[in-house]
Amino acid sequence: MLPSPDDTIVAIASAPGGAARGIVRLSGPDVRKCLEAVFQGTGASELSAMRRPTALAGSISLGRAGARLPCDLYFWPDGHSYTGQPVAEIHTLGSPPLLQAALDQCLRAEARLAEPGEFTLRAFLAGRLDLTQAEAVLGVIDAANPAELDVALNQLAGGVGAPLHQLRDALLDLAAHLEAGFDFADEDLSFITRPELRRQLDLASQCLAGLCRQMASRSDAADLVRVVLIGSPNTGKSSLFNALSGKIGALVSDFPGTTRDYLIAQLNLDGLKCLLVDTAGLMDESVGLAPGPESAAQRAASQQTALAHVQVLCLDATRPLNDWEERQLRRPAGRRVVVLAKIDAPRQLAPIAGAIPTSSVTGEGLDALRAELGRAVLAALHSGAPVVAGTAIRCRESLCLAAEGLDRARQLVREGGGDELVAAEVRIALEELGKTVGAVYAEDVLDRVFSRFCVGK
Ligand SMILES: Nc1nc2c(ncn2[C@@H]2O[C@H](COP(=O)(O)OP(=O)(O)O)[C@@H](O)[C@H]2O)c(=O)[nH]1
Ligand SMILES: [Mg+2]
Repeated sequence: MLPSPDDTIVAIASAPGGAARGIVRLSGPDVRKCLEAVFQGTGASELSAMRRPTALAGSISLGRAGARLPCDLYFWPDGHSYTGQPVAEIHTLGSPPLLQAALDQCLRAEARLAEPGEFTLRAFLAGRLDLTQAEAVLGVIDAANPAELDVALNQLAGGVGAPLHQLRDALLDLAAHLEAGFDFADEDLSFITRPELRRQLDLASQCLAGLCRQMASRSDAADLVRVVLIGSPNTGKSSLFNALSGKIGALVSDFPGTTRDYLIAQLNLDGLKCLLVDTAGLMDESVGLAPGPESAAQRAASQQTALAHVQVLCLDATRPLNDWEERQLRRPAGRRVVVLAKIDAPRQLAPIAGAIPTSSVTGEGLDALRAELGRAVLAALHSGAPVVAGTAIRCRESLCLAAEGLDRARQLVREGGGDELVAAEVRIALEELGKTVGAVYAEDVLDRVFSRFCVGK
């Protein structure tokens, strides 16, 4: 059961721990009553007289005889607020025990403790935010780096919601046109011509395909950026994998072709998480290994290379380049980092512009490589579609079902099916699109979305 929006709720809205400022937030019909019980303004202004959003200096009682905490009060009495209800924020010293005491005072008045995400849930229920925007609020809170923050802010501004709403509006019009004709079926009256119906369905279908692609690409990125070590065998990839991941997972040996499968480790590049993948190495004919288990390892290596968001091309500084490596270097760089490995050993290879010299033995160049990988991973994240991961995962299925509905509608139109059948398919697409923005929702979906929030948001 969703919590009732008619209760007045309160929570500490600032981050846990000590800080210069702390915030206690209230929302609900009895905010004014609650404030009258706990807040005293320094000036003469009466809370009861306030009709418009107001900031007031004053103090809040702490329960103990006479103890009062100075604070600033921000009061939205008229519902022109985040939640669409009367809202107040008490800004004061960010000391956890003081904030707790202020919270307790409000609880003693008319308020109850807010549940996780309940302020944002109210904003959603009041129509202030759609579901993609509510998820964007969580994306902003959880953003671990500037790229994620950009994605979340864009979505909060309607980045993905707007096209979904537009598509829904267009399909609602279409359904209305089709359904208007039902009452006049005897007279064979139609409110939309078949060519126009076909045109509009094609347009909607194209738009939906674009949105599906966006969600799909973003959910790949949500599965962490994959950084894949590629290169000829024996160039030092597994040693680099071990040195970067701090693991002794990959077998290192003098014999080319030791790594048969692929290995994965999670890397943390200054807070930026990614997956590092070690492969068998892409073999050149010039290396001349007999076919056999190598070919399975080779298939795994090509597969991983294809899945890579970032490639790390590993070159051996102790020998000249082979043909395959020459060819690789001539190819457009894309999202590729070039490493000159084994730089501690006698060198046979001239410096290569942009390549990072490293040694897995002495550790030389590993920090520079980590920094470069961080930049490449961030760039890979930036290239994701403007959707936060939670939204992409939640909406993928609905968008697919909507697309299938539209496909069936188009098929019906091609085959000369009746308006009733076409309208039924358009309605299915509408229902699914409604789920993505939250115009149609089930409580368990809202529960899942909002329970991931912290209390106070
Ligand atoms: N001197 C030196 N030898 C290295 C370095 N990295 C790897 N090697 C050696 O090069 C050989 C191949 O290394 P490995 O990591 O298995 O290469 P892979 O086949 O590309 O995975 C092994 O004998 C390693 O000891 C390095 O930084 N310096
Ligand atoms: Mg290896």
